[in-house]
Amino acid sequence: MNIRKFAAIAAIGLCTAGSAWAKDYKVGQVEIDDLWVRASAPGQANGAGYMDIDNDAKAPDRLLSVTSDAAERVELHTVQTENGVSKMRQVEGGIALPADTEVKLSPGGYHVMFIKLKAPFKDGATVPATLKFEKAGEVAVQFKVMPASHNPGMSHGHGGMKH
Ligand SMILES: [Cu+2]
Repeated sequence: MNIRKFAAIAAIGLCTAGSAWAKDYKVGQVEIDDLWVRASAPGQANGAGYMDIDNDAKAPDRLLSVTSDAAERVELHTVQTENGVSKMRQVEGGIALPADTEVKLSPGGYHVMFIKLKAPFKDGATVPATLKFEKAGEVAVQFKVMPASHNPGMSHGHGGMKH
C-alpha cells in the first residue's frame, strides 16, 4: 500500500469516527447533523456552535433562530473581513437555506453564538437547543461539546456527501 492510499484510508477512518457521535435530526424536509460546540476556556463568556443543515425541500427555507437554556441569549452570526480584520456580525432575518442545498455552519463563517454561558462547555458534554425554521418548524437538538483542539477540517471533510 502506498502512502497516499494509506492517507486516504486514514482520512475515511477519521471521517467515520467523527460522525459516529453525530446524531442526525430531521424536521419536515430539513436534516441537521454534525452539531458541535468547542469546549470553553476558563472564564470564556461566549461559545460558538456549528452544524450542517440540509434543506431537501423544493422550496427555500430559513433558520430563523436558535434558543437554549445554556446561555443568556443565542444569536446567529456570520464572519466578515474588513480591512483584514475578521468581525462577527449578527445575521439579520436568519440564515437562508436555498432549496435542495446543504448549508454548513463552520468556523470562519456562519455560527450559532451562545452569549453569556450559564455554565462552561465541558468536553464530552452536550448542549441542548431548539432550532426554529421558517417553514419546517421547530426541532430540539443537542450540540456535542468537542475538545478545544477539534479540527473540523478533518471530521467534516466529506463535503457534500449525503447521509
Ligand atoms: Cu459570533
